[in-house]
Amino acid sequence: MESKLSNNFSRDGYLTGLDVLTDEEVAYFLKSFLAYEERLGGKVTGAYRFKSHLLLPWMYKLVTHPKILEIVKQIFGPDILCWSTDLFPKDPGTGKECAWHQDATYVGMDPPDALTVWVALTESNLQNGCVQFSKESHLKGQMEHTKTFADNSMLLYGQEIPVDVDKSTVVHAVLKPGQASVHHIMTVHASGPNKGDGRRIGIAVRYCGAYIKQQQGIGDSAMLVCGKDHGNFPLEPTPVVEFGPDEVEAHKKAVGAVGPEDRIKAQ
Ligand SMILES: O=C(O)CCC(=O)C(=O)O
Repeated sequence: MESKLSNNFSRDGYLTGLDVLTDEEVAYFLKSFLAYEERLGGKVTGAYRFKSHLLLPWMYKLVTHPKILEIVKQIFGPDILCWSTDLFPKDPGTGKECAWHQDATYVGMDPPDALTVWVALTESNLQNGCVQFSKESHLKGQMEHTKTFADNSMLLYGQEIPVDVDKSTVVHAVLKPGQASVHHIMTVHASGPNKGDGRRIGIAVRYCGAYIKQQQGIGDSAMLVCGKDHGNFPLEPTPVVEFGPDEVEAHKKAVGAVGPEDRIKAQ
């Protein structure tokens, strides 16, 4: 799929500053996110941070947003699966952060034609711990990671690449509400703690070409969001009713496929 956008993505391993949501849409998604937290009785943590597009019709709206899918289609073609969503609210003063890592680690996608669209619902900047990428790092292959299970990590296993990243390659994805960045599943990226006054809220939507396969034994399911299925993943149902019994069951099953214990530990 030749386009300027896909060429830049293939070259650098990321894109940033893409306008995807209108102000009205930002207000809608932010309100919906806050209502979800209220329903959960506080901040969203554990398994509820993951794959909530199976539980919540508004999250399904986000993962099938035409502007977002247009970007993903330019990169992977017409047949697209969404294999995860991660909610990333980062509160000031908590010290929560993400060490340098590659999303491909422990995921086993083959070929690694998968990416994340990270959608900002608030400002995301240097002060409040925006996502940062190491340019061209997606071309360097899978790197060794250490599982630290650090309390202040927002990642499932507190995983990190235990070597310094070359500072001259680092690009900060400073985003306005409604903008998105995109990163390849092999791109080395991180984010620092929120040293600002307000929450930084972003939603990471993980997509892959429907033609890719996952290594045996990992067993993720995925949702068809565009084009046709290639039969490589068990397909997840789309949500109709927020927290309906079928939706709750589908969510439980889907997050369980990668280990409910691990999901619950991940804050
Ligand atoms: O939201 C963040 O701070 C980190 C996001 C991230 O690591 C990811 O989307 O893979």
